[in-house]
Amino acid sequence: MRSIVRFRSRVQVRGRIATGAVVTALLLGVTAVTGCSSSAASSPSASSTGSGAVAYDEPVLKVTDAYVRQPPTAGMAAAYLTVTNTGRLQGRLIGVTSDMAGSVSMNRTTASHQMVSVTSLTIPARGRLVLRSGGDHLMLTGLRKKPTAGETVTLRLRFAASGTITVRAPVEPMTYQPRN
Ligand SMILES: [Cu+2]
Repeated sequence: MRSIVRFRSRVQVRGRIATGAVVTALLLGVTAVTGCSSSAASSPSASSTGSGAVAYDEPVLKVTDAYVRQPPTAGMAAAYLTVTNTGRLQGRLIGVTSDMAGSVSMNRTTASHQMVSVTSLTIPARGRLVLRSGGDHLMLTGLRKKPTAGETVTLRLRFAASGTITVRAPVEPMTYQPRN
């Protein structure tokens, strides 16, 4: 089951988000993360631009393809999803919570395959933020129990100037390969 939630921002944020400010926030928020593993296979993120969509002067965000990979232990679990922005302004994911986890961190995978926790992830205007195995991802820690294939995990994604999107992410087996 794919979770699809459409969201239209109610807040006008014309040109208020400066790219420089975002970069600074990312750098300040970077902390080392240990004990975090991901598949070695890394493919470049396809960042496509939406076409034919109505353009708004604000981020217009849609979340698709959310899933949690069943972890080997109840220690932590990784979650993946795609955020598509058909608006004219970039969006920013600034926090995630879950019914299943004590905390959810936003992690980036660096070129040297290091995992760093960041305070926000950017969704480019008319672009996508793709969280995938081997790349940027969400890390659930403090799990109430080990997520098992067939179950569903609720993720609440908080966006700057765009409110919150809630998705119900299915738990997929460790061998799961997403279509995209
Ligand atoms: Cu991680």
